Amino acid sequence: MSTEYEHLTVDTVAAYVAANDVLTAAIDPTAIVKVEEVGDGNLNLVFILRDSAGRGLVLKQALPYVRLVGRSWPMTPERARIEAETTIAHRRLDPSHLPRIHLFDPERYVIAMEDLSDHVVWRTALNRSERQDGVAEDLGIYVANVAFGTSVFGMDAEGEKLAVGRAINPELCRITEDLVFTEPYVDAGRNRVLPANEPDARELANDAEMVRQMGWAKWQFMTQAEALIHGDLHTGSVMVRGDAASRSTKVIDSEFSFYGPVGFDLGALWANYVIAAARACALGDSDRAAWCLSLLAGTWDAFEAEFRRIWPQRRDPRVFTDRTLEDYLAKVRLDTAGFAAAKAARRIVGLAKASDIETLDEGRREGAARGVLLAARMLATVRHSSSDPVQLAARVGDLLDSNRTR
Ligand code: SR1
Ligand code: MG
Repeated sequence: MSTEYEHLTVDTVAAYVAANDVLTAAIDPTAIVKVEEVGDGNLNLVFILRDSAGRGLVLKQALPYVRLVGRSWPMTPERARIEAETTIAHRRLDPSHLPRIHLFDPERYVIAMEDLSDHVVWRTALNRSERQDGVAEDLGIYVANVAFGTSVFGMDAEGEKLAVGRAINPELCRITEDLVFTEPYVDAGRNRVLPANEPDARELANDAEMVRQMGWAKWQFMTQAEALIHGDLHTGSVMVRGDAASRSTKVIDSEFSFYGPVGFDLGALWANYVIAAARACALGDSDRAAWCLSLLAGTWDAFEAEFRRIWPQRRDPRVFTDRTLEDYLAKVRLDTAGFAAAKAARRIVGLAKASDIETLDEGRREGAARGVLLAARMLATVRHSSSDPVQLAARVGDLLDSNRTR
C-alpha cells in the first residue's frame, strides 16, 4: 500500500474526471460550473462537482493520515476500499438507503459516488431543530437488512467467512477501541471538557461499574463478528431529504466498517439521539427533547420488525429456530444500550466531539455534557434490568432535565 499518491484539489478534480470513462458518463468534465471541497468529517477530502447540465458527482479521497489531527497521525487510505465495498454490499441488501458508487480508484483511494447535494447531514438538520419523522425507522430497517444479509443467517457459511476476512479493518477498529472504549476512562492526553465538567469526567473514569461495562463492551466489539456493520453510524453519517412524504435517508461514510456486533450500529444511533436530546433540553425545548428520545424506540422497533420479517428466509432453520430469533433480538437490544453508553460518553469527554453539544454556549453546555455522561452511566447498568428503549429513554429524559444549567 502506497502513501505517496496525488491528493485531489479543487483545481485538479475536473482533469481527474476527464481521465475516466465511468466518470465522464456521470458528469461532463469540460462543462464543470462548480467544484467545492466540503469535507467536514475527521478523516477525508470530499469534493462536490456540478456540470452545466445540472449533473452532480461526489469524489471522496482518503488521505494517508487523520485530517482532524494532521500528518502526525498516519492512517491507512485502504479505508476507502473498505467504504466502497461495504457501501456496495449494503446497497445490494437495502438499495433505497445507500448512495450509488460509480467507482473506487485503488491507486488514488478515491470513491466516486452519487451526489447527495439535495440532502443534508442529519446532525446539521437536527442542530437546526428540524424534525425528520421516519428517518430513525429507515435506519432501523437498514441495520436489520445488513444484520441479516451479511451474517450467517443470510449467507452460506463459507461465503460469510471469506467476507469476514475481506472486511478486516484493524487500523480503524483500533481508533474505536481507543477513543470509544478506553480513553474516556484512561486519558491518553486527548480528552477535553469544560472546567465545570472536570468533576463529571473524573467521576465517569472512577466509576468502577462503568469501566467494567465498557471493558465488556470493548471485548464484544473486538471479538463478536456478527455482521458487516457500518462501524460509525452517528447522525453525521446519515443524509436526509424532504419531509415524511418525500423522505430520503442515505447512510454514508462506512470506512469504519468490519464484521462486528450489530448492537454497535444501533447503539451509535441511540447515543446520538441522546446527544440531540441533550441539546434540545439545554435550549429549553422539552417537546423536542422528547421527540429526540422517541427515536430510540423508532429505530429499535423498525429494526426488530424488519428482522422478524426477513427471518423466515434464514439459511439454516434446523437449529436457527424461532427461539434463536428471540434470543438474538434480546442480545442485540442489551448490546445496543451498552454500546450507546460507550458512544455517548466518548463524544463528551474524548477526541472528536459532537457539534450538538459543542456549539452550545458554555453555560448550557455544562449541564448538557453532565446529563449525557450521567445518562451513559445509567444506560450501561440499568439495561441489565430492562433494555426497553421507551423505559430507558424516559430515564435519560429525567437525567437531562434535572441536570440542565441556565
Ligand atoms: C480520529 S477519527 C475520530 C472519529 O471520527 C470518526 O467519525 C469516528 O467516530 C472516529 O472515532
Ligand atoms: Mg465519518
